[in-house]
Amino acid sequence: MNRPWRGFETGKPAESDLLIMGVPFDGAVSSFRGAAEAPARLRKLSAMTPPVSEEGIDLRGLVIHDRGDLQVDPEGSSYFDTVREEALELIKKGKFTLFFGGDHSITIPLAGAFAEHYYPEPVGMIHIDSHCDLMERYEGVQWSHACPQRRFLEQENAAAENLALVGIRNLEVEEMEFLQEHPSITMITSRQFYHRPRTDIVEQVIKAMKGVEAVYLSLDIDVLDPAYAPGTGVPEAGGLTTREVIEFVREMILSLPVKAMDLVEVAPPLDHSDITSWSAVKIIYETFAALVSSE
Ligand SMILES: [Mn+2]
Repeated sequence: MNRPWRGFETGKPAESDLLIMGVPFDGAVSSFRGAAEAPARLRKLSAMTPPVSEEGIDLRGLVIHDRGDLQVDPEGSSYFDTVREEALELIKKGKFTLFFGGDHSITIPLAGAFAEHYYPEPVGMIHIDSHCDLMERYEGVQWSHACPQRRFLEQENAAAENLALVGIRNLEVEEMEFLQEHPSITMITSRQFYHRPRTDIVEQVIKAMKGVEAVYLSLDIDVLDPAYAPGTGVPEAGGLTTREVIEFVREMILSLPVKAMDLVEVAPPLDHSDITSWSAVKIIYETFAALVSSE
C-alpha cells in the first residue's frame, strides 16, 4: 500500500466523512498506459498541498480514511470481481467514496458495486469525459475503457434517462447510433459547454437525475483540454478548462446526492511538470471543499 492521503487527519472508516481507494489498473487501455501510476502520484502531490480550499475553507475537519491501493491482479476478469467486492465494502459504509484510477475500465466494477448497493432504488450517472464510453465492445473486449457507460446501463436500476454525458467531443459511429436509439440520454457536448450558459447546463443535468436515490460521478481527466491535462492516454483537443470542471463538479456536489466519484485516466508517465496530476489534485481539493460546504 502507498502511504495514505496526506494533509488531513485520517480516521477509522466508521467515523470518517470520506473514503478513498486507489485502483492502479491500466490494462484495458486502447493506447498508451501509465494511469496505474496515478494514485501514488496524486497522494504524493497532496502531501505538498495545504488543507485549505482556494476560498479559505478549512479542510482539516474532514476525516478521511484512505483504504490504499488494491493490488492489481494480472488476470483482468477476476481482478474486476475483487474491485467490485472491495468497492461494495466501502460504499456500504454510506460515506462519500472517492476512487482513483487507473484507466476508465475500472468504472465498470465500481459503478456495478454502486448500483448493487442501492438496488432496487434507481441510481444516476454523470459521466464527464471527452468520450462517451458507450461501446458494446472495443477491439473485441467488453471490459475496455471505451465501454463503462454501456456496462452501467446494463444494471437493472440504471436507466438511459438518468445518464448524463458531459464534455463529449469524440464519437465512434456505433456510439452515435446508440445515442440516436436512446434519445433519453442527456448529452452535453464540449461545444455546448462552451456556448451555453453554465446555469442552463447544470439545470439540465440536475433534471436528468430526478428521482434517483444516489448519483455516481465519473470524471475522466481527458475531458480537460490537453493544455490543462496533457498526461493522459487519449488527449482530445477542444476541451474544457480546469476552472469549468471545478465549477461544474462543485455544482453537482451541492445540488445532487452524489455519493461516489472516480477520477480516471491521469497518466503520470505521459505528463509534463505534473500539469495533469496537479489539475486532478486541484479538482479533488475543491470537491472536498464542496463536500464541506454541502454539509
Ligand atoms: Mn475519455
